[in-house]
Amino acid sequence: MTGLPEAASIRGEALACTDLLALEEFRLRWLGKKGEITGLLKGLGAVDPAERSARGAAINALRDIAQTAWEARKAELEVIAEQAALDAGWIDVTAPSSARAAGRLHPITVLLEEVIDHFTGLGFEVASGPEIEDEFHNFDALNIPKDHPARDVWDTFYTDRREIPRTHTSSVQIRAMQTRKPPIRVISPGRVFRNETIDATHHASFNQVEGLLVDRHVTVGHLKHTLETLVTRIMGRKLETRFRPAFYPFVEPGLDLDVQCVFCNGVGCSICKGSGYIELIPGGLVHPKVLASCGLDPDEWQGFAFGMGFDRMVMMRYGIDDIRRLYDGRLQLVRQF
Ligand code: FA5
Repeated sequence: MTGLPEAASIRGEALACTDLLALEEFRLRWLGKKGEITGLLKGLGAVDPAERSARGAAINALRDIAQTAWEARKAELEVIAEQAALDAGWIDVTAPSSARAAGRLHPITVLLEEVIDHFTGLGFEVASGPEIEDEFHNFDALNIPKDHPARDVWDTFYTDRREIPRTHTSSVQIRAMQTRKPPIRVISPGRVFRNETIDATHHASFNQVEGLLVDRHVTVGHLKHTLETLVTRIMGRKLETRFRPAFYPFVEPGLDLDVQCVFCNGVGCSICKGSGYIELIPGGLVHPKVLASCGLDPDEWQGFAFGMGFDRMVMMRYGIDDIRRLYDGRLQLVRQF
């Protein structure tokens, strides 16, 4: 793209640094608050709107490249410096040891702990259910009868005994309503399984966090407030949101919550497919038939439920652009929004 530095020359510049001092200059030049990339981002406002989103995405990609190149070269130079000290034949036993990569919690674990903390603070409890489900809990009780085409949507795996590696955590809604008396407030995080082709945003085994609240006089307003508060907590700032009508047989009305794309700040980029929004959390008001299938009188009780695709939430929070990176053991966090 015109006027932007070449990725190769940024990488080359990092590699050309022969000591940590030079590397710090590289960091300040490219990644510092007054650095080149911040300058380019600031200049986006003056760019022709038709070109702005592509240019913004290209600059963000350069920032990731500079960050990755800096981290990789830093690790190399630290090893070189340590080796040089050893080769020189002396060790300063009073010197602080160089940082070792000791490993850290996986981003899914980190964010899950935050989400659990958020909801327990609101009086929700954490519920769990089996990963291998029966058809009743995964489908029938959720108002998805045997011959209903909606079953196809969930790309179900079946075992030889016709058990189901659950396709969503909505099965835990049913278990929660069967075993508790209202008012009920639960979230249920867990792994789900779908017979899907794996790509940058789809996996065959991924995580969802289901939420369920059953009480008297529950409205869409309660759901909206709950989800917006959650997004603000997770992303650390208030983002634009919007609700769109959606169909899920176990809720009526059904909704999808879209959140302003954090990759381009709503301008439009390849990740949000130009819309400025990312589809993040489906939900709705629990369908009266679902309440009834769990023995609750729909005239007395209402509820809301949502089922967030947790991996995609983690990707958005940490700027990870490919779901496979969450599972392939080569995870490197790019940036935290
Ligand atoms: C469901 O699974 C519903 N049970 C959610 C729900 C709960 C709706 C309660 C209403 C009330 P859906 O199939 O859209 O809906 O999946 C929910 C989320 O999981 C999606 O928005 C998406 O973020 C994520 N998701 C779906 N398929 C995949 C996949 N293959 N890989 C990664 N994430 C996925």
